Amino acid sequence: QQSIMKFFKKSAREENSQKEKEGASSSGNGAGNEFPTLAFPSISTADFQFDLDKASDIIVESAQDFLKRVDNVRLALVDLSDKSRIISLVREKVMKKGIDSNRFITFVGDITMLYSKGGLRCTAIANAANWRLKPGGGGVNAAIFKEAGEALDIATKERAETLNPGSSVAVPLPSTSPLYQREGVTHVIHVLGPNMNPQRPNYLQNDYTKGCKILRDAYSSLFESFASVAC
Ligand code: AR6
Repeated sequence: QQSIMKFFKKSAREENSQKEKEGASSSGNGAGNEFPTLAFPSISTADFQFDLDKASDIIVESAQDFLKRVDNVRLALVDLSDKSRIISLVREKVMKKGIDSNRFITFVGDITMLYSKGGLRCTAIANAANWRLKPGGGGVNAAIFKEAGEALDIATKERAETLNPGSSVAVPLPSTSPLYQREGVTHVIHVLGPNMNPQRPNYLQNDYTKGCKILRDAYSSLFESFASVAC
């Protein structure tokens, strides 16, 4: 618990120094921190066991394509630990490609407490969901449904019964939800990635041709859903 708090503090410091940089920069637009932000976890790379190197390529390429097309929004890849391998891989690749750091950031913290513990304001957060859109299970799905309260389950059921791999659904959070009140999050966007875990339904049997296509579709659907609620 203590070490998680340390990460939050570090992340908050990074965010503050980012704010300072934006304020000081004459060439930047200085508005980066006010862009509507989507915080998203790395889809499919934990319980669904998708290869991290391939996933990091897909995250960076999908984000770059999206940011070229849509102005005045920011994407934030989030993970729980500063030892996160997916965060390091993505950071490296983002730097190599020269993606604007006002528009794509990586952030260490719990996606359900980004503002209250990390000072990062996000309009929407993404959930690595299951096909039944059921609360619980593990990972980020369990955390988001728990923090958002029953309101999210009800609002989700009004929008969709199930989700196909590679697709997403944006759910407006009722203003009674703690995620809305405490964190300022207005939408949860459920997204279903490819499953490479033999213990879960619809296992792709190591077929990365299919898997990569589904993961690309998942990110482009997620980012489009975000644009549709943020722009
Ligand atoms: N905050 C930020 N990142 C998190 C959090 C959190 N609270 N919890 C986990 N992560 P996973 P998947 C990161 O397993 O691989 C569920 O049970 C985690 O470190 O949640 O797409 C669903 O119901 C990893 O980087 O999602 C599905 O059945 C990332 O979130 C299945 O697991 C995704 O990990 C989906 O598996």
